[in-house]
Amino acid sequence: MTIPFTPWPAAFAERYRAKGYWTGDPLTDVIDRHRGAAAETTAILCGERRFRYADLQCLSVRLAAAFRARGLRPGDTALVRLPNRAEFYLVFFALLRCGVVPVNALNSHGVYELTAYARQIEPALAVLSAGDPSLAALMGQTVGPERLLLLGAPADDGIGGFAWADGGALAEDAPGAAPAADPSGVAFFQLSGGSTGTPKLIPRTHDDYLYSVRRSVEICGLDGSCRFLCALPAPHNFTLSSPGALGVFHAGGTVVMAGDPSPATCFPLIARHRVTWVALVPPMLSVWLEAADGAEDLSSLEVVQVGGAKLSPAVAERVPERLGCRLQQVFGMAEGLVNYTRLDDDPWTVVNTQGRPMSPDDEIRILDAAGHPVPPGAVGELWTRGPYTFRGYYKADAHNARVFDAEGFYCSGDLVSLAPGGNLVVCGRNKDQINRGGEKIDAQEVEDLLAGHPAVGHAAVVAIPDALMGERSCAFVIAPPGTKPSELRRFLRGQGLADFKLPDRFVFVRDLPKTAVGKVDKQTLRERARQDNVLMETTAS
Ligand code: OOB
Repeated sequence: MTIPFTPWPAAFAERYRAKGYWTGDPLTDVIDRHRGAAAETTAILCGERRFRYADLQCLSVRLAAAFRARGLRPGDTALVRLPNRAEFYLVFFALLRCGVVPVNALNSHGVYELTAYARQIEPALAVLSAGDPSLAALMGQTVGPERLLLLGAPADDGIGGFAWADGGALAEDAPGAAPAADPSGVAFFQLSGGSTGTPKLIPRTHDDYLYSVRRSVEICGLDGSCRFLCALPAPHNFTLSSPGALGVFHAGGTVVMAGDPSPATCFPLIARHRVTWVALVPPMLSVWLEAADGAEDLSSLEVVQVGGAKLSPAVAERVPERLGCRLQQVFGMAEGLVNYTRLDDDPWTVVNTQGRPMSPDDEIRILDAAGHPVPPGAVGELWTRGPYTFRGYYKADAHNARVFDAEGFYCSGDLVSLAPGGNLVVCGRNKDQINRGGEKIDAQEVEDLLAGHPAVGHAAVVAIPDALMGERSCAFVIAPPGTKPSELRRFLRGQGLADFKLPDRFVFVRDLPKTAVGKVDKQTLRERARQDNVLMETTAS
């Protein structure tokens, strides 16, 4: 069995192979390529534990055998949610080895998101930590205890921390050798930020993803001396592959796991392990800039990458002086395209632009509303296709028809302009989404859930500007007098929605402004929210 996905047309696939982008190697190659003495070097530092490349290889092979012994087969899917621990990579590589295709959910996700993913992939396996708050809800709904692997406290032998929920042993006696993965097939699903009400899944193939990793390593000039701090959630495309942990593995460097991105957690790790690289979202960079007062030794830092949301030039400018290292801006998306400022770009470009595509075969078009190219320097919508940009969301034909054009260009929904020199500047967004410090909130998803509350007549969620987070969310709600924001938040939480998606502010209204065609006029609401920004939220009156 294989996972269905929208393939690249044959002529493109041929070209990407001929140019050496798609090599036909499985994604596990990023660890398996380290042989002999190279396999003895440290791949991961996690708390007091050290994993060499040899350990990563051997433990993921053993875990894959345990999966196969439980009857898991190529083309099966898995729902995975693990904290920032070495075991995340052990499970990831183990699943890749047996052709089981995972969705790696984020720790910030709630039962709502997890069940939405499960509904789409119908997982044959779930891997969660023993203390996962969604455990009870997921157990009955998704998989039985015989297909639920739980991660407990770290164990010395690496995989001893795992146990099947039915109490069965982690047997590794699968018959025969693991079948080789098809590198042109789906390796795993990335998660889309979404703007249509249902969380969408992005099939990523071994070929396309491995290329994005290798090319990122080249652009960032990583080698075995790199010590990368994994501070943002490990499954996110930024921390996984831009160049992220997979890039560091490919280069033979070391990934240092951080439980969270706060200075209190990260600064001591940087000092202790002489960390050289880190990837951050803009609000966390601001917190780091404030906290860097010389008390901790951050002198090993060479590059701080910032992406996920727009970085303000004023904040960008402070990086070299406050953190004593260089800045790299990264404008990427789980769907594919990743733009980097180059390490040798001039200071103005690094501070003011969001980089340029990493591949010579990334094709981008900046189009106006009528679909015509805008003049150089003007703002338009970003469309793209290329050797690591997907060709369709999983099982979402109607949506795919809207966001892809006839030539296979994907509309990212970002408004960008081209700066002199060819770098992109992100100027805004044309998608119904709030970017809350890098965490994406699908407005319609929250509106649909709010509409399920008996008191809510109608709800519209928009972004409000915020000095630290860039944006926060504001819900305009038609509801009877006396309705309280706390009641609506409790209701959303009760649906299992991720905490970061709970509206930061509620504004109760009698009516919502409409456009000429009768849709809610979000532009007007955004302006209103901006003007009212100083007002506190109130109970409906
Ligand atoms: C990254 O991936 P996603 O899938 O969480 O979000 C993608 C969206 C982009 O379409 C854009 O709207 C926004 O996030 N974004 C940025 C940005 N980086 C991402 N907006 C402004 N400036 C930036 N530097 O966020 C992601 C994936 C790989 C690498 C880095 C970020």
